[in-house]
Amino acid sequence: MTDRKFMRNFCIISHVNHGKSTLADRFLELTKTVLAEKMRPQYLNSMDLERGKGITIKMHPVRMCWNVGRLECWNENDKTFPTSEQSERSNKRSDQTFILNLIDTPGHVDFSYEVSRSLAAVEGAILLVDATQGIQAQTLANFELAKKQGLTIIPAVNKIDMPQAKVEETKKELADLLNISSDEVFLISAKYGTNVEKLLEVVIKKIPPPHNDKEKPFRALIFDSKYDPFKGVICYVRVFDGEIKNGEKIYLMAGKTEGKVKELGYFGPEFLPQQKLSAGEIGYIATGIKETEKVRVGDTIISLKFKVQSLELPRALAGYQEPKPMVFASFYPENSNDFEILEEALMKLKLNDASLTFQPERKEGLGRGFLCGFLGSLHIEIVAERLRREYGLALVISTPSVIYKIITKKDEELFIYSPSDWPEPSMIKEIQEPWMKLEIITPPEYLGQVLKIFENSKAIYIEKKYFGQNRLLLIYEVPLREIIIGFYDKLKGASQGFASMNYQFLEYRKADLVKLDILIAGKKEEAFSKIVPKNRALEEGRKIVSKLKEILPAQLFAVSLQTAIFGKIIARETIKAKRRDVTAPLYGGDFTRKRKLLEKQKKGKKRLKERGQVRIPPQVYLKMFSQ
Ligand SMILES: Nc1nc2c(ncn2[C@@H]2O[C@H](COP(=O)(O)OP(=O)(O)OP(=O)(O)O)[C@@H](O)[C@H]2O)c(=O)[nH]1
Ligand SMILES: [Mg+2]
Repeated sequence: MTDRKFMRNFCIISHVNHGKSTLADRFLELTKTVLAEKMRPQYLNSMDLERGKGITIKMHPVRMCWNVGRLECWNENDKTFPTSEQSERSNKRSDQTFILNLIDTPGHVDFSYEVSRSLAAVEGAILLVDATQGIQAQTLANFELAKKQGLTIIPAVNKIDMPQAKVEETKKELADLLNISSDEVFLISAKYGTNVEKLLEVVIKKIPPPHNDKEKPFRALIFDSKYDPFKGVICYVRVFDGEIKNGEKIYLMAGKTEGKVKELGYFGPEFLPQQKLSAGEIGYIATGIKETEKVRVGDTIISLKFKVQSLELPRALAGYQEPKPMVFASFYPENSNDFEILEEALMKLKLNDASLTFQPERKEGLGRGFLCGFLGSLHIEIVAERLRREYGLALVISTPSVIYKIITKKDEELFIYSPSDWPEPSMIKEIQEPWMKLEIITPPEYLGQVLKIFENSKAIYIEKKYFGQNRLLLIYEVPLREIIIGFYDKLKGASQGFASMNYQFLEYRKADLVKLDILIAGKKEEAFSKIVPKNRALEEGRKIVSKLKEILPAQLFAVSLQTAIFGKIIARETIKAKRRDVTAPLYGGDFTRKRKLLEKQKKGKKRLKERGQVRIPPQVYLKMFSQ
């Protein structure tokens, strides 16, 4: 077994698209973890969806063994590498192999929970910055996370091969951020491999080996998981103490659940079965557990014998803070018979996407579905796409919304997502909505354009800071409602793609919101109600009825469409009656008969109208719901 001295656990972090997965490719090649003929760009982005979108969505662990070239001359005592010339002259050869457990992480803000979980499994991180983009919002956010975790951070400027790369400038920015000398910042091209070998050497040199005790009782942290129909839940673990062998019985401390190791092993990056996993290692354990809800990331796995023999249980490892979903959307199966399939799919998906939350709900016209919580709009898109691809589900998805807080006159706090749960105005003391701290990083030349996005916004400007030579950090406080849809695209548009943003929850603040009720032929249709800011009520109210007018099929009588705020009508449209040609079967000009039939039709319409039976086809619910 490899001595812990020769093991390193690290991850690569950066802003989205700065080249993490490409750098991981070069490491895989260099260490011959993946054969040249099997190599393909961003090899670790193994999900179809990741390949299709060209971004990393999940963390991806891989174990690499490196025993080539100059590393064989690594001097463990004084932690030095000989220069290439020295090593060429030297005959010294040792068969020492380094075990390098790498975790590639996503860069998009919606998947930052993946990053924080990866960081808890390693001792160090390479912080990568694209030389054509400079430091961006997620560079700062991920750097802060790594610092908090106490990791050794190795800074590197990437894409130095590109003509528009601002290498020196970016190097200085990064050195300033880390408060180190510029000489310590690596310059690499992940695409062409420039300096990549040196960078890996520095990983070995600077990042400490895992401090783990093999003699202690077995403890492992679950940092990710997935479901396998044969092997049950497969946990991705970092072993902190002791060791575990195939076939041993295990116990999940928070889940209070027993399991048995059906298989364990390393990430190659595919599963590579082994006999045991020991302290310091990163690998997987197939637990045989079928109840997906019992297994949570952040839980500690121990050996069942402590439980059975009533021995003192090892202490649980520090888990993760539960992520706080910020954006909500309802998911309904297009085919209402698929409700159970959707439920099971969400449960399995949650194993692999710990930041997803869901609870059942019911809506008129749509039947049963789920209210799901997400970290952002891209997260919604990805979950919907995974449900479609991996579980074959066709879904109807509502427009994303935030959760409002209502303080009632009895001083109760209600957290409300669905307009149908909105209390009577006489019960409401105060309405509040979530506010975020928003950080935008932009080159100063786009400042004017960026500020324009905030026209007509409730956002409050807090401060601006210059850092580096060409970087401006703007801090705002803003209602989350304003930034969940389309804001990021606006920011990118205003800055030719150079600005980036990050946000975090601040607090609930007073909001001036009203509920719009929609009346169809005088009857309230709860499913079409909407919560909107008071100053936009009229505009929104008109929009809803004119949209309904467009899509609701005409009936045999005229149908009124109204928007009301607590009984007061603020907008109105009418769908004209559909006239069925009741006289069509008549030939010739028997005028009296024709008139009789038309009279009869009129009476019938009146009766229909009195009964007010407007048939609303499901497609109308669907279209209004997801507009
Ligand atoms: N010219 C050049 N292009 C690079 C370099 N490194 C990465 N790229 C390109 O940059 C793009 C993004 O690379 P990825 O490796 O997917 O970036 P990432 O950081 O993993 O992205 P996310 O995981 O989605 O955050 C790809 O088109 C790469 O080919 C480099 O050193 N030089
Ligand atoms: Mg990537």
